[in-house]
Amino acid sequence: MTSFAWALPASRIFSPLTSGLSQLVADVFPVGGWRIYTISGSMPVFDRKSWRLEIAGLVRKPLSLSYDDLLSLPRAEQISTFHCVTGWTVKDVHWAGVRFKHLLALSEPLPEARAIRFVSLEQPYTDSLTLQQATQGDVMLAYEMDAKPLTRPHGSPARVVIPEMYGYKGVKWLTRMELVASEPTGYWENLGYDQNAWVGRSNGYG
Ligand SMILES: Nc1nc2c(c(=O)[nH]1)N[C@H]1C(S)=C(S)[C@@H](COP(=O)(O)O)O[C@H]1N2
Ligand SMILES: [Mo]
Repeated sequence: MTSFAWALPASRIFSPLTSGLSQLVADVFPVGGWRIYTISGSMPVFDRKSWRLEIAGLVRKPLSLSYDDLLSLPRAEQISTFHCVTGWTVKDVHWAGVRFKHLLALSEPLPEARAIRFVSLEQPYTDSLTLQQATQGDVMLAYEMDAKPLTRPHGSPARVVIPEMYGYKGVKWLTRMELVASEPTGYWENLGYDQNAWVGRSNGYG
């Protein structure tokens, strides 16, 4: 925690009515090392009743999972370090969520499926991972951070976590996964960042 954290709880900083100001405050007083990022300047609102995670595209069984469906899947936990490509790092983040192999098993990808396109409720943020990357041991769809349900600034109710890649691969406010034959470029890749965002080995640092 930073010394400012006690004075500026996230719930007050990130009032829905002040997201522009919130971004400013978050940049000046980062909480616990995090910078809160949005591309649109606003944060989607998670509604527990209406939120769905769609799994679509090259699958035998297209799915629409509710939040409760997601929580009922086998739970995985991990502690991993988070790296943003701009240089900040948060050590030892405790994540809980679901491994992609379990989500994929439910939807039964077709043989030609090679990658997953992740779509945020925050448009037009998308990114993708190959199936091979998404099913690595420390990759998950996280719904808890540091033993609490994911907060709105951090992407409630679920975000992609892949510790060995830079943070831009970790789509927040996830609402849709599309199985595709080849990996589409995402929001930051379209602006020149590497598709394979390995920490220390991409975006010119390799
Ligand atoms: N929807 C959405 N997801 C996003 C982003 C974003 O702007 N919008 N920024 C990405 C980047 S570059 C980083 S480093 C992390 C930051 O996570 P945080 O906002 O929880 O600190 O979210 C990633 N996921
Ligand atoms: Mo980032």
